[in-house]
Amino acid sequence: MSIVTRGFGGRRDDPGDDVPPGQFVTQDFPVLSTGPTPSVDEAHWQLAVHTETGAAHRWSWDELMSLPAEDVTTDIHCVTHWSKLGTTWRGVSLDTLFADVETSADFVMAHSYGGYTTNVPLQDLLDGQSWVAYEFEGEPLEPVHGGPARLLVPHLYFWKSAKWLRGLVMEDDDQPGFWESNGYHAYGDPWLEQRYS
Ligand SMILES: Nc1nc2c(c(=O)[nH]1)N[C@H]1C(S)=C(S)[C@@H](COP(=O)(O)O)O[C@H]1N2
Ligand SMILES: [Mo]
Repeated sequence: MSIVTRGFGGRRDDPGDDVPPGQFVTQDFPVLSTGPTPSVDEAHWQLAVHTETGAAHRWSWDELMSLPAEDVTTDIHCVTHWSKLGTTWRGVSLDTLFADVETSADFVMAHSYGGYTTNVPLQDLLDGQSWVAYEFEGEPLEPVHGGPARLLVPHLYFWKSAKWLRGLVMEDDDQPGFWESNGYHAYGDPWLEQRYS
């Protein structure tokens, strides 16, 4: 399946509409990490989803690879004002991962290898809005950019796209993650400039 999300395509004739307010377009791919790049080899990689009932769902790398993948073309927007247009990714939709996950929780805390966390409403991860991405521009995702796999939630500021993803924990309340505890907005809609709280 191939997916083109909002902000890319159809609006190229009007560059003013391409990027959210306060953003500039870059051709580079800056690296923004709060700490060193954890080395997570695929043999030891695991993704876990924990629900509020204590149920856990786990995928090894091979299991992730066996799930249907999607090719995604999307713009990404960092709160530090850079946007990158038309980036292409390959990964597994969270709709696929969550197909057998039963939850009545409204929020998810994404956890990374290395300790980073970020909070996202569950509904923002569903309906074709987020992926566990493992390729960028046709190549395996580089470790500095979150390889082997990262969360990709392109309609929110890029700090929500947790690199080195290792777990998704259902939460009844919207607890702040790493940057959200350090002054960033709880939700982070780039079109509304929800940068800081
Ligand atoms: N695990 C982890 N994920 C993270 C971060 C981080 O420091 N650690 N930084 C976030 C921020 S602030 C941004 S802008 C993007 C940067 O992704 P990039 O380095 O691939 O450009 O990753 C997000 N995900
Ligand atoms: Mo960021």
